[in-house]
Amino acid sequence: MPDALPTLPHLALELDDGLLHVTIDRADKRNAINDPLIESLHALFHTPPEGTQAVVLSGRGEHFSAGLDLAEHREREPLEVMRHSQYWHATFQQMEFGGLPIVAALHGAVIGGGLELAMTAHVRVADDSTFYQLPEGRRGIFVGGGASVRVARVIGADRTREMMLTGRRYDAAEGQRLGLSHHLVAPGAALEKAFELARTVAANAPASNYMMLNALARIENMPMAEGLFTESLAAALTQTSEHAREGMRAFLDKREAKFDGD
Ligand code: 1HE
Repeated sequence: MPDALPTLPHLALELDDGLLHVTIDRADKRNAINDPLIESLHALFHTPPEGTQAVVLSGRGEHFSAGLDLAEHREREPLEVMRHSQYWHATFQQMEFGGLPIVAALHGAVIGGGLELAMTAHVRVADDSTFYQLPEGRRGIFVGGGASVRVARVIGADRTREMMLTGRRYDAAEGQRLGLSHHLVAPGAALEKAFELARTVAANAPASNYMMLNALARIENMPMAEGLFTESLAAALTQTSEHAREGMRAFLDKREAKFDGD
């Protein structure tokens, strides 16, 4: 009997056949990310429910997320803001590197901290209603949830700066062209596509997924020789596992691989 799913503010959770569906559940505030919501994500991804093989992340209502909860803004000392931003970073680091593949289904507004949240996902599916924006300049603030790194890694520092300076909105087609989404589907179809992709990812060997999530983004920041060395280490760890034997045997036997016991 699997453990009951935790009850966490502003998140709706469903676990079915290894896929954990995490819905940001604050539609009345356009899924704006307040402290209880980021704390919920922190708790969830530090201790994911047993049996989770992949996550589908989506937002309730008309929008994925309107970003930082601006109503929560209050006077903070510089060190308080540092800690607040670093708490977001710790949460999103755990999401990106925790070892659980995340597939995001995006629609409507993916703004500010909502875009930072979306960029923790390893696979991003957007529908045609999606738009992306970093309006921090108009709000008198700066990004604090990792956009300088995770958005810039995808679209480049130059485009990120222009996006922030002018507050421009990229629509779904532009976002797809730039790599903010990997798949673009008809309005309302993102969740179904995200589940389909999550099922595919979850069927991989867990150690292979873990290495893809943990090695590639780090190797990108390494000099070539260190990157290649790290790739060899990752290969050595995965290719000597029972799952590797099963994966290769299944191919030669002309059947689907089955990775039990992970
Ligand atoms: C909010 C927020 C929010 C909506 N914080 N309450 N993010 C932004 O600058 C985006 C601000 N939001 C918007 O531009 C729009 O709300 C949307 C385009 C997303 C949606 O528009 P719409 O017409 O569907 O909704 P609305 O009427 O604007 O908002 C509905 C309610 O949600 C309303 O509250 P109500 O009590 O009057 O009903 C809004 O106040 C509330 N709401 N967005 C708080 N963001 C780690 S650093 C990251 C820095 C950032 O993320 S900066 C970007 C902040």
